[in-house]
Amino acid sequence: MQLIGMLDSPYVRRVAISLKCLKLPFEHHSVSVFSTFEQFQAINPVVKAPTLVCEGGKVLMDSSLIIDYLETLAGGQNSLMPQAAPQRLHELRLIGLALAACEKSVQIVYERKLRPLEKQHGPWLERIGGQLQAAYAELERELQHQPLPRDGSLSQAGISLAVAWSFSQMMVADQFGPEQFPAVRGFAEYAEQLPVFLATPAA
Ligand SMILES: N[C@@H](CCC(=O)N[C@@H](CS)C(=O)NCC(=O)O)C(=O)O
Repeated sequence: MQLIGMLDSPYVRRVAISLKCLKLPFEHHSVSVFSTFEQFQAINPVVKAPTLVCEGGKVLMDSSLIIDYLETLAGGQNSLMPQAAPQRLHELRLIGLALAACEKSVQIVYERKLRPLEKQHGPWLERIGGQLQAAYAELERELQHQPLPRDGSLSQAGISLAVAWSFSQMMVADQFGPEQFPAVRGFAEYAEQLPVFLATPAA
């Protein structure tokens, strides 16, 4: 299997870390959707990162769909998702919030970097900034109520949350005050010190 995409994408990074946690062998190719658009297009005409080229050549995209397939391939071994409905519901809620935080961060980056300054739309930036805040506020509330374990184990929620927070800090840090979201920040800082995160750096 080949994972295509740069690790500075939170979506690519969550897949790379998941592959390692699930102990599935893969090759990683750091191809950029921007600076190497044509090279990416030759692999996946839709140019979406992450892209997974599976054994047999079938091409998958979208991090959550790729992770769904990887969980199936791993056959329940080292699964990053709980099976029991209440725990799974909680996990899925955290993942959904983390992915919304990724999406809103990416939208802010694209608005700022891809659109000429005079064409940037203030009300849109304000809206997505508010949505970003809301996603982390909800995550903070969840973690204050039910902290994620810090015993070396990782779940898909823990991976996605830590990857999202690190990406937001790397790309849109101006959206946050220094004291905001201490539980989210604390967990992300903890996760970033784990060997699998250190071996899969965003930058
Ligand atoms: N929902 C998708 C989002 C993936 C995504 O937006 N990736 C960005 C890179 S961070 C991308 O491919 N951008 C290029 C484009 O959309 O044209 C996922 O979970 O994989």
